[in-house]
Amino acid sequence: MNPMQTCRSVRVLALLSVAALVACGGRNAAQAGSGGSGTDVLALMQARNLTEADVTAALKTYTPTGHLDEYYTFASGGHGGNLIVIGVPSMRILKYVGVFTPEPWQGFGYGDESGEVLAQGNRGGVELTWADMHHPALSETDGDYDGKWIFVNDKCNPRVAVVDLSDFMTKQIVSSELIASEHGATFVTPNTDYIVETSQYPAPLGGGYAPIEQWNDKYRGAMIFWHFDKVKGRIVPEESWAMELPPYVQDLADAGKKVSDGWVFCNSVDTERAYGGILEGKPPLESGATQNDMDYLHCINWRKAEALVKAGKTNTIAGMRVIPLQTMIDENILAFIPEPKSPHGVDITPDGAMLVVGGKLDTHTTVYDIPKIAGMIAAKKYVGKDPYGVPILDFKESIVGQCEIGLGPLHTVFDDKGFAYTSVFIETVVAKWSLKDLKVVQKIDTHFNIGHLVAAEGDTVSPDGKYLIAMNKWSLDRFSPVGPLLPQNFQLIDIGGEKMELLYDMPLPLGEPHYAQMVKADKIKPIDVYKPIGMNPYTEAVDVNATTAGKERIERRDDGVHVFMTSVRSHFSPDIVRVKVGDTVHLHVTNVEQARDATHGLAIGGQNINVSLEPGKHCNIKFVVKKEGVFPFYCTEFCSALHIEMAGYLLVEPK
Ligand code: CUK
Ligand code: CUA
Repeated sequence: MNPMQTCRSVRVLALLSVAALVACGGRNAAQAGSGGSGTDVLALMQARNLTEADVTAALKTYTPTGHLDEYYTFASGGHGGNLIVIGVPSMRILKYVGVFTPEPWQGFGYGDESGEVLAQGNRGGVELTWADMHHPALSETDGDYDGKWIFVNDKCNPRVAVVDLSDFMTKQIVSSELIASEHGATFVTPNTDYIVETSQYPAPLGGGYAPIEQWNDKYRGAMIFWHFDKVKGRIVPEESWAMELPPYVQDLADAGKKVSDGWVFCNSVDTERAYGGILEGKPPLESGATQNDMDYLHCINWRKAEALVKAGKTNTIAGMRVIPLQTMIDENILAFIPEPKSPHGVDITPDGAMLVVGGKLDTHTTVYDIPKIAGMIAAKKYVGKDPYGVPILDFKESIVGQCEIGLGPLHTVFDDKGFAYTSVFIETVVAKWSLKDLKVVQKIDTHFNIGHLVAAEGDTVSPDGKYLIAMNKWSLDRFSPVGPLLPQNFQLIDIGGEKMELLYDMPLPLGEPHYAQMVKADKIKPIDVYKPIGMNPYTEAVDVNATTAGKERIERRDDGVHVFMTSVRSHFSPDIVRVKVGDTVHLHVTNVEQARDATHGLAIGGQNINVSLEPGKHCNIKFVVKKEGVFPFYCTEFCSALHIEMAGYLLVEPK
């Protein structure tokens, strides 16, 4: 077989390898116009101005119809207050899960019980309809994703939500008035006993006012341990607790695993305790907060803290049991270690033995030795105290070393081969470095200003390697211009080989996602339909008001008009509902379908009612009719040929 024939057969074999094509060089190019199926690729490459690397990337990401993705990525929706579900490697968006923000397609927040879930997130009597979502965390068993729930936070109005991955619905929102903002959330302990939420900007604990000049005495930080009940799938606020922290600006946190199980680590910035005051003759917060060369890494023994809570050594603030700072010190639960100026990410290695801190104004990542730290804390080998009496460990004694990484390291994730990947913001690269010798092996440009990065199972005890997504803040020229507000740019990077390779740019136009979780697809096992018919997703049981075909009815009761309705292709029954002005209408709707994807939607004009009725689902809608009129209702999902005919009337008669 001559080289030319070899070349041709490679092409004919479904273009197995573009590398092989290109290796054949000019001969292929010369044949490009000469006909034959194999030559089309080269012609296409030329016509679209694609390089060999481009085509390789396409082959690694293109997912033909009917093929499923290998991973799910759950990205925070940033300002959108929702969770974005993305398939990897295709980077196809699969779903937006409404969490803190009403979401019309899912009918989330438009009349049924979902409104009660959203209302759980209101604070201080204020209705909140957005959030600044930063850090999703998948539930874990033994430090590995178990694919059952995902927890998300709101930085602006400190809240934590539980999203159930059996139906990808938000089931609970909790919030404590103990703190006024947060950031180090959500991070789970290795068996999802607790979901950690740490305050960011100090304020008086439990709310209320104190002059900002009394910052040092009256303002505080806190870390909340929300207890999660894995049988019920809900956070139990009564079994949750917190600890008081000094008024430093606590930043990100991470829970220990394996050898460091039982510990949680948290960064802080502004150990100077500056609070701004530009018009009052003080330096702006950002310059006041960057005077010290070092800030404090908080090392917290949460297991010991949990025992103290059980022993009742707490105060109650805003309904939350709180371990006082002095008790934390007396019981040797909290210790500090200096960390490079204005740190950001704090990420524990898969074996649980090391901790990587990125200093935003530093050129290193700093690697701490956790077993050594735990030993020094147990032996009280302290070298000083902060102004509140918190003991401090020696920096040099606590670290393994530092990696010369470039300007502005933020976050670090890991692979299965002993490498760490750090986002370097100012240099706008991903740096791959070895945990063995703390040496950089490769940098890859990102476009542009990378924030977090996420790797396949990259913060579990057993990362997969394979894929990494750079979550970039700026996209500049990467996409067709859409006015001054540009999308974010998610860049998929292949980390399976020796060298990182950029595969795909994906615009994200719905808020600024911060962190994400990437999990093997076979760990996620959602239901196809709600079963048995009449399931209420919020109680996870057949609803007492569920209706079956033939049992539809309208009943006038003391508390209003109850309509027991079914939906099926292509009608609602009843389809005429007669009420009077001032009536409270209770619509109990069961979608009696069991065919996959046979979803109906029920929208009622003039009432702001819009629900999604997936097969088998039951929902209870409640509203008051305020004025007389004729209000058509109809199905909002193109469910069948007679979908337009799937309609009815709400007739509101005068009193
Ligand atoms: S933070 Cu956004 S880039 Cu909230 Cu995790 Cu670092
Ligand atoms: Cu049901 Cu359209």
